[in-house]
Amino acid sequence: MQAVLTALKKKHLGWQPVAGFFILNVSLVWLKTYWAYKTEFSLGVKGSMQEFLLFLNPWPTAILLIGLGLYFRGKLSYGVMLLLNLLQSTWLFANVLYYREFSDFLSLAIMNSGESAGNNLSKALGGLIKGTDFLVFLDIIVLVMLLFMQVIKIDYRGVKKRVAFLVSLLGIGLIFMGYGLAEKDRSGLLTRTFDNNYIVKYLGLNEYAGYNIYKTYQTQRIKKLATKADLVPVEKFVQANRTSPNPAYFGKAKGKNVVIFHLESFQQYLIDYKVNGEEITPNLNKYYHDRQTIAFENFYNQVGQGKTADAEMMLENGLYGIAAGSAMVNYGTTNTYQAVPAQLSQQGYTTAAFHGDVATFWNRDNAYKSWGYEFFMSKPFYPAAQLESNNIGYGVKDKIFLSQAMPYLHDLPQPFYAKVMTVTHHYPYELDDQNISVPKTKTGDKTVDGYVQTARYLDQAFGEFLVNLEATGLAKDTMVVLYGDHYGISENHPAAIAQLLGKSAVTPYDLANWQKVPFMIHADGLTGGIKSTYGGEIDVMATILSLLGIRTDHNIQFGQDLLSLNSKQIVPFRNGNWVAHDFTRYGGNYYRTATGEKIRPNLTEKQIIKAHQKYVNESLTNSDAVQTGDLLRFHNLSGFKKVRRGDYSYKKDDVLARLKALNKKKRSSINDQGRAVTYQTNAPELGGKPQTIPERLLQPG
Ligand code: GP9
Ligand code: MN
Repeated sequence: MQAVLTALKKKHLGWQPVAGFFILNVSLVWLKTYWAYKTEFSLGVKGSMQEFLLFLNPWPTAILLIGLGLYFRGKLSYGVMLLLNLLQSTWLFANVLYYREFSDFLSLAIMNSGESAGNNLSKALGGLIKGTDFLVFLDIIVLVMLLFMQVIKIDYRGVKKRVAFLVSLLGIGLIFMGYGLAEKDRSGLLTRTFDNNYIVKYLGLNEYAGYNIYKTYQTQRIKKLATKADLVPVEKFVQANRTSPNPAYFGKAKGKNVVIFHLESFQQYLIDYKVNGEEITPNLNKYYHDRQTIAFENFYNQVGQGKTADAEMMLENGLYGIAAGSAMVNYGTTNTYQAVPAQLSQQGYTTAAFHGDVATFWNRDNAYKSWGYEFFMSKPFYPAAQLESNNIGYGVKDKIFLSQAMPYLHDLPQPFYAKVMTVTHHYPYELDDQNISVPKTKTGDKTVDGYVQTARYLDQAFGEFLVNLEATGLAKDTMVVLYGDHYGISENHPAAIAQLLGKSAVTPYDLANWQKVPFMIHADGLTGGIKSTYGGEIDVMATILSLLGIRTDHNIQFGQDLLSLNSKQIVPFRNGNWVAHDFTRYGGNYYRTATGEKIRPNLTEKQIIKAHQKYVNESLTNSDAVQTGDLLRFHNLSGFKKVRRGDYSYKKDDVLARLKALNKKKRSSINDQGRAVTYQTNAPELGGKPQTIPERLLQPG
């Protein structure tokens, strides 16, 4: 370092000092980016070509951007270079933090959702910062100091415009060269958008940013250009892949209430999982094995960046989330949807969503209107939620939440469709001592070890909820659907995952199975059993509508009825990977699904794999076309009235007044039938006493 400084101070360097300053900045940006590639992101680099591209890819944009400083003279030139170093470093810094939790890179759409998701997103990211992350800014501080102390002297001569221009040209040339090489290794990189990891791996973090900005602009444009004709190929695909209902199940839960119970961050491996011989989730295990529960042991989450929002989108619309960002945030406010709540409410159901978080998160307050939810009870509806200490992470603690959601449920005229969203079992899996009832696991990974404790808490909360459903008699008239929305322990913890699974190391095949989440349907009179049918979140809508005796023949949706005897059993993941009943594609490898054996497909297998991949690609592309082109605005669903968002308001006063008016008309709620029973919870925050109805908000009559 000292030697470099002395050399820089001397006039007779091989190049002009301003050029030296330029090269220094470019090299430093390369160094930090490459360091982050190697230590912070898991990009799945394979082979020497990919290694080479990874090594190359921070240079072109750094040369192009920092090279802009060469067009200026004197202080301005140095300032511009430093500023462009700072810009790239800030982008890198933000991505390092974001990736640590979300295993993905930031996108404009996610940042645009800042208004709705930002408060909690920044809170979550705040908890992820390590002191060493700030090292990405160290060089800038040192360079500014050296300039200030005149160790580095400003060179006022600058370089000739011609030289600056050549530098820009070099940057652009290298971008094209990199892109050319990348396309050779992986064709369709930017047209098919496999995965953000791919774009960073091949083209770099800055080019990913540029691509993302361009994409966002393009989606706006696509929507404007879309016409009714765009629906034709989509309809064709949907028709071709329609399943036929299974008479053994079709309509078996007709007319029943529906409770969709959202198990936050809950993975299938927790079911029947024991630590030191003790079950973590005894209530859910019992439910799983109940003879009236249809449970799926090969059911996968299929979310992308939208996480919970994507799960909700799939479950209630049969549409995938989008490749970057959250469809609920990007399109939820403006697009036309023909969602399950809207369909059921038009068939006489009362529809309500319950969540202990603020209504704006994931744009729920707008998207739920587009989906036809009559009621949405968010955080302000639960008196105990107003006390900050009753909240953890994203919202009010589950036991408290459920105990105060139930009185509203008792006020919903039957039949009702209610979505109940838990939230305590969420990263970073922290729980206050008074609620802990099981020791942490001992993998040594901080993110992982608390996971069983919040899972246990969620299990107990579900148990209490169930007791009340039984006590009121609701259990008999209700179909309860349980599902886990996405992984809780991301793939960035392979060592801990291996320990939890009792293996020495995990393979991509193990990680594919790590994406399994519970899906259970319980109803009185249902012939249950654990099904090994392969399916995912996209299939929930078709499956439950079929049980309710509602045909989905004319719906534009991409799921399959998992109870049907001719479902395809191919589960697409958002990045183009998939698991099917016969083969699995994950992390660029192929496996035999039943055994996990890695294969080099022979000719026949290649044909099958090709057909599966075609189905996966077409499912995702067609669903994307619906979302991005807002194509449902052109789709006439027979007997379905277009949802008018203006009909709904989720302000507390409005909701309560409307619910009251509805009760006067219908008189079929549990309260009106005089069946309400006090909710029993052992939540210590509520004194461990039975939770009485907080305020009798609605007086019948
Ligand atoms: C927040 C909750 C969490 O309201 O649904 O969302 P997630 O971070 O899991 O996507
Ligand atoms: Mn979630």
